[in-house]
Amino acid sequence: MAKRVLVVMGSDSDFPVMEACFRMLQDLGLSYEAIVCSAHRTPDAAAELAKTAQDKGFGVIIAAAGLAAHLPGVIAAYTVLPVIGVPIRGGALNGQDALYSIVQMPVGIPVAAVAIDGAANAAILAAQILAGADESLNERLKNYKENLAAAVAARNERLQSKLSELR
Ligand code: RP5
Repeated sequence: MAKRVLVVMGSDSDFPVMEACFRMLQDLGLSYEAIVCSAHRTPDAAAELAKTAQDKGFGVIIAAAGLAAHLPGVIAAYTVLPVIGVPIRGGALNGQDALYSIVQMPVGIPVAAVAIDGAANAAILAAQILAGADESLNERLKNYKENLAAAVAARNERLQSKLSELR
């Protein structure tokens, strides 16, 4: 049984993007908890969440935030669990501020980052981190990739038939 995933969001306004993360975690059969907690508005709570996550049985943390997105980095400062940051699009800089805030961590405190609004990939990466200790999750991930490959094959067939109509 894989360890649980802790999903932290800077605001509930991040939910429309993060819904894809929750769906993917569920599709991959992972159990998770989610909470709104802000590095800026509730810094003590963010630190406490990070400090206690490992003892609560979480194996990886996904942290999503927009604007000056310090949440993933602050959480990573207080735990040795792997932290995956999701930069959320929004504001005057359209998520580039969040992306740079999450990616540009100093040596010693890494945060893995997915694309702007890359919520589903955060879930897949979390699953891949946990799969090393869970053979059944490993198999589910392999099936997921096989399905991706099958979808590409189907797309190619569609392209070939459109091309043959043109000729
Ligand atoms: C960030 O600021 C949140 O993660 C959210 O993406 C953004 C705006 O938050 P709200 O003002 O909608 O609460 O901290």
